[in-house]
Amino acid sequence: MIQNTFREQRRKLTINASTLILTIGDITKQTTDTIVNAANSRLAGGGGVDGAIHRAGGAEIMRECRKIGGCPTGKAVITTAGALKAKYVIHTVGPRYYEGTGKEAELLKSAYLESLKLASKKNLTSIAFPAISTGAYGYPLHEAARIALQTTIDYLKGHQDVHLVKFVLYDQGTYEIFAEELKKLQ
Ligand code: AR6
Repeated sequence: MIQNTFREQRRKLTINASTLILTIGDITKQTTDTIVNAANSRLAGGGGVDGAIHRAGGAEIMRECRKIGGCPTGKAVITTAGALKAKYVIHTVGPRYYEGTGKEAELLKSAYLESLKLASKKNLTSIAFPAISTGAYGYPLHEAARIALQTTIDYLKGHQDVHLVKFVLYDQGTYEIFAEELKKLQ
């Protein structure tokens, strides 16, 4: 059963026993079991959400990233969350849209799916995502939002173990686009 609640700055969709929420905010402040980082394949840190997570979480996260060594595009790895309120950080790597390989949609879908599967595998019941690939990697927002939401909805239809998926969007414009795409998918 899918149910729908509209509030001003927070949209919510119920899928079986799970909830998908769109909200505006800073992912480093989230209290979900895990937050997701939009990383690069060297796990080397950088700007955007990646920079914010390493700054707020402290050096422990980078130490674990160095041990892991890297993560191919479309895959996901997990580390501690250091000083953050979340327990873990799942680092996933979205595609660079401007490279134009034709595999962008598949790789973006895979980045979300591999992150969700990793959360399930580690028995984590709540997860917060940023809008992967839509900053430095240049993925068009509407298309990225549709892929993010469709992949999550399909996953939650088949997996009861993840109870909460939050999309933490950094600005009003991104939030509105996710809200529009969510409406279209219902
Ligand atoms: N909380 C939530 N969302 C945020 C935050 C935050 N604190 N900060 C930025 N965003 P980007 P990408 C949004 O560039 O496109 C890095 O250098 C931002 O507004 O962080 O996947 C990595 O090291 C945008 O909507 O990630 C990689 O090299 C979204 O997060 C590369 O950038 C994603 O923007 C990855 O690029």
